[in-house]
Amino acid sequence: VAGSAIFEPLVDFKGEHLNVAKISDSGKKLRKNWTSLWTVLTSDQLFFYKDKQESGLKPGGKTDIVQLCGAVIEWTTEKSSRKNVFQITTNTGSDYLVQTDNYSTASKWYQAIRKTVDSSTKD
Ligand code: I3P
Repeated sequence: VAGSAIFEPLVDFKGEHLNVAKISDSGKKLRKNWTSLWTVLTSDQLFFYKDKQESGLKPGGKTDIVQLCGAVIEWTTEKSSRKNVFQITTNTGSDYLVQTDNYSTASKWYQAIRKTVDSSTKD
């Protein structure tokens, strides 16, 4: 794991399937490909696991770890035809679209990630 942060999921954000499309990597545009990923939020990182079985104390090879320090999160209606889509842009220029059909679930994750972005960026 990059960095030395303790992997400690936030209460109520220990894991849920969300639809995720990474649309750019370090500023390079990627072809949009929505995937259902097992999503876990800690106090400064967002983990996208291929599936629930891969989640645990030590994130493995296929896990995408999103550093939330310095990131930007916003709802978007322009980047997808889907509903309840928000975009996370990292400070290294990677972009993720995150979506789920249930508005309250999408909103719950949006609020928690935004709070995490704000608090980890202040440090
Ligand atoms: C894309 C696929 C995506 C869609 C995207 C399409 O086609 O249908 O689901 O995004 O729209 O280009 P393909 O599988 O051939 O790559 P949404 O579901 O988010 O609308 P886009 O090009 O308008 O982003």
